[in-house]
Amino acid sequence: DRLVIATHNPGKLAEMRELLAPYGIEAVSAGELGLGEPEETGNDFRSNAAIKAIAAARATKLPSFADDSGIVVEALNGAPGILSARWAGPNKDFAAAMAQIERLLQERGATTPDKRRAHFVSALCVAWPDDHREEVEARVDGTLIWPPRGTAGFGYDPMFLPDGHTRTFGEMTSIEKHGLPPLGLGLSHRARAFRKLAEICLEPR
Ligand code: ITT
Repeated sequence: DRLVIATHNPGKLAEMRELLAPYGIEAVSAGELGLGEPEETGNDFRSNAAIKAIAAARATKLPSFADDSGIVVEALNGAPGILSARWAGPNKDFAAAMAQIERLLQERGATTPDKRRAHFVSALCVAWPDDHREEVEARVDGTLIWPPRGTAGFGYDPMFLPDGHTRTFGEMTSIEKHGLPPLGLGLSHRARAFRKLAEICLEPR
């Protein structure tokens, strides 16, 4: 079985490969195939995931797997949300993007944890060349801390403290971020969405 992982984000790619590993699927990324990046014109995570998966499936004639994700900050009316990647600018400066969120939270007087609620969302889409699609979405809730902690993961991980944990995603290994065995796949937005997808259309080998 061959699958295209329709992402150009190395942090996501590493996580998606780990999630797919138990399924014996040979996965190649859109970046490795030299595919272009379609414009993400959707108004929500789900439609942007579909745009990316459909574009890759049409270009390669292979089933294609895309994630659209981001961090939703309650005190900022949901920003950056679907614009999470874009807030880091062309240089992908997530230290600056996190500092920007912190600045806006301070301006709104959001200093206590209850005013610093946020969640990550992951929408996953698998599109087949015949236009069949499967779509799932999941979230993980937590609070935003300052200063950021940890160097693992990617994007906004160092600022995000998931509920019920004492370490940020930036301080966790990717295995912990997915959710530790034996339960597994129970913590991050991406792992939770992947578990739903696996129930629909994947068989372990
Ligand atoms: P592709 O579209 O090529 O997959 P992208 O980075 O542009 O890559 P998105 O538009 O979905 O993808 O943007 C998601 C952004 O949200 C991503 O750049 C991160 O900054 C943030 N994000 C998503 N999941 C995250 C996670 O698990 N940890 C930290 N930040 C995350």
